[in-house]
Amino acid sequence: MTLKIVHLADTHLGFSAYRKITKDGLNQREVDVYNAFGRAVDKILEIKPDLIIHAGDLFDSVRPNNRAIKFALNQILRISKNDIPLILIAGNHETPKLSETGHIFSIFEHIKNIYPVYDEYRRINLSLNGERVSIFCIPQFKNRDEFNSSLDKLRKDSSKDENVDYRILTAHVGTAGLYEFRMNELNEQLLPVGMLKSGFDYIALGHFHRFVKIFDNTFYSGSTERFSFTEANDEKGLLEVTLGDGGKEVNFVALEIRGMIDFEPIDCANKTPGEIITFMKEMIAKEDIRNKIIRLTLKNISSHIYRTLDFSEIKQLLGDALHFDIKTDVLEEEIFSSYKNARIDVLSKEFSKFIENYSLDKNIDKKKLLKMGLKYINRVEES
Ligand SMILES: [Mn+2]
Repeated sequence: MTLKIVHLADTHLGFSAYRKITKDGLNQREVDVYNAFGRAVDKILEIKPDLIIHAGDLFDSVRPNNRAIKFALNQILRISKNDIPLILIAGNHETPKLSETGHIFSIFEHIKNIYPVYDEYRRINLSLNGERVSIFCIPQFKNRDEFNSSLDKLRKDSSKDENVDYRILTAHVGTAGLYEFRMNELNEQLLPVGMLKSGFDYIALGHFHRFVKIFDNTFYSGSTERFSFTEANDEKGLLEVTLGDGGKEVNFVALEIRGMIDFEPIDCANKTPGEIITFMKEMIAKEDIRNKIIRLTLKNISSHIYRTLDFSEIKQLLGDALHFDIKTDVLEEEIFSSYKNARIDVLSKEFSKFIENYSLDKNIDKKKLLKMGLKYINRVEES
C-alpha cells in the first residue's frame, strides 16, 4: 500500500509589510500571506493525502493578532473536518523563550485530527491507509539544552526496532555541516546533516524558505509566500510525497502568489542622473511590474548624484507596482568621509570608535570590517 503525505512549512500567518492597504483597510501583504495558506489548504483538499505535515512557523510571531489566529483556526478546521491528520510542529517564530508566555499552539489542542507539537519531543504513531506510521517530531525549543536533549531522545527512540511500516522525521531546523541551510536568525536550531542520513523513509524539514532536496529522503518544502527579496526568484508551494513499495515520489506543487522582482543592480559609477533614469526605464520596460513587489538597486552611487535624481519620475515609472524599494549601495570613499565629518548618527559613531580602539587579529582587515558594519547599521536604520 502507498502512503501519500503533503509536506509544507513556514506560512508565517500574521506577517505584514509595506504600506499598501486593501479596500477593507487591511495590510495587503498580511492578506497575501493568508491567501497563500488558504490556497495551500485548497490544494491539500484536492490531493486528499493520508497525512499532512506542517514543519513549523505557521505563525509569524509568538503573539499573532486576532485575525491571524482566526484565519489559522478556520483553515485548520477545514482540514480536521476532512478527516486528514495534520502534524503541526512549532517553529522559532511562534515559540516563546519563557514558559510563562504560553504557546499559541495550545489553541489547537483537542481538535480532532490535529496534532500540535511544541515545547517537547514527541513520537506520534498513526495507522493510515492500513499502514503503521511513526512520525518523530522535533519542534523549536526554548533553548539549546532542550533541543540537544530532544536529539538524544530521537536517537534512542528511532533506533528501537519496532514493527512500523513507515518512519518519518519532521523538524524545524537549519542544517549545518556538509550542507548549510540557514535563515541566520538568533534562535535558530541547527541540525548536523549527518543525523539526517539514516533510518527514515522521509524527512520533512521546515525553517529554510526555499524548496530544497538535501538527500533522496530529505526535503525543505520552502515557505508558502515570499518574505524578503532574497526569495524573489523562488517558486513557492508544497510537496506531495508518495511512499510505497515502488519507491518514493516527491512533487513540488506551486502556489499562485504575488510576483516579486529584484532587478539586477544598476552600476551608477560615471553615470549622470539622466542616464540612470534612462537605464531604469529600459530595465523596467522589459518586465510586467503591475501589482508586483519591486526592488531597484543603485550601485556605486554618490550622494550628490542620488540627491539630484528625479524621484517624481521614478515614482511614475514604478507606480503600477504594489510596492517598490530603492536600495542604494553608496561609494566606498563616502562611507569613510561621512564618518570623518561626523555627519552620521550615534550608533555608527560608537561602532567606528569601538573598531578603531579594539585590538584585532592582524589578519582581519579593519577597514573592511568597519565598512561592513556601517553598511549593516545603515541598512537597519533605513528600514
Ligand atoms: Mn523558522
